[in-house]
Amino acid sequence: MLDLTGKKALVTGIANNRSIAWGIAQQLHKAGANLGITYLPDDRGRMEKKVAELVDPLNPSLFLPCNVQDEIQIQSAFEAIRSQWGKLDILIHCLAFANKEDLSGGISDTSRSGFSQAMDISTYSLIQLSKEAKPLMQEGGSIVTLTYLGGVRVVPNYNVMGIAKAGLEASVRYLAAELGPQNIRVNAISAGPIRTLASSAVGGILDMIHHVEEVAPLRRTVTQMEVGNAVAFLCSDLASGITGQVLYVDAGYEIMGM
Ligand code: NAD
Ligand code: 0WE
Repeated sequence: MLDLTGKKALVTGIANNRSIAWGIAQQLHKAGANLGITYLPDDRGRMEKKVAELVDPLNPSLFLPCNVQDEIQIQSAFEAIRSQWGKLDILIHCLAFANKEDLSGGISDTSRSGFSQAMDISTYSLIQLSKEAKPLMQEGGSIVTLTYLGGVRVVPNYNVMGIAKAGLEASVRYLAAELGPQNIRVNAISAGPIRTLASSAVGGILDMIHHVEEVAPLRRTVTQMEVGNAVAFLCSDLASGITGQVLYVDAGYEIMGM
């Protein structure tokens, strides 16, 4: 049975009730996990308040600011996990960012700084968080990140994010090889397009969703909850033999050639 009772799970990437990470947090909670939630702080404290209210029903035992571009915030977050939990079983990496101007036009127009920022936030952060998680996962563990088909195929306008996701999927394989001997499994879920804060800011996302509804074998898109279920599975003992993989939760879209 899918049972995460007694497991300590850190979930990154909740911004609002549409976030994929929110679907994941709810399913991990349902499976019995004890949650730690991180949020991206802003200077007015609005995000902190908003996310705190949202996650309150899930009774998180840790609620921490964590901008992955700020080494000090990462250090204090993991120090809090070490002192209050003494271990970590599950790490959910569910964040990405690229400059809006780099998500349209030609990839050859991508600036060095835009490339670095997308890579730093969307790709390097998995490596960085995994490095901190490693010493806390002495009993083994499960790390799951979120990726998208645009890391493997050309999706118009996904641009620099596609390159970042390709790097993210390669990072999953290298981390899985390194951490496997410690029984830490590292996998990615490749989700189909879902309307969230990040995707809604993208021009043409509704057309893409309609295309998926016509072409995908299931003739629909997927929900945050369906992604959350697959994450819960990957974090459970049911998936004890699975590491280094990219699992598509996309209503079957990825298999289609036409
Ligand atoms: P979202 O906007 O709800 O989540 C993105 C999160 O990234 C936000 O919570 C934001 O606070 C966080 N973030 C951005 N910069 C950060 C930083 N410097 N430090 C810490 N956190 C930061 O959107 P979402 O669609 O739920 O995205 C979550 C993940 O799912 C991303 O990795 C995205 O690439 C992936 N994904 C999304 C879709 C989709 O269609 N929505 C499909 C496949 C994969
Ligand atoms: O990974 C993502 C979202 C990535 C994303 C989106 C934004 C929009 C707002 C990263 N950074 C930003 N920065 C912003 O300023 N997805 C898989 C959703 C998504 O984004 C696309 C897509 C799809 C699908 C961008 C272009 C084309 C398709």
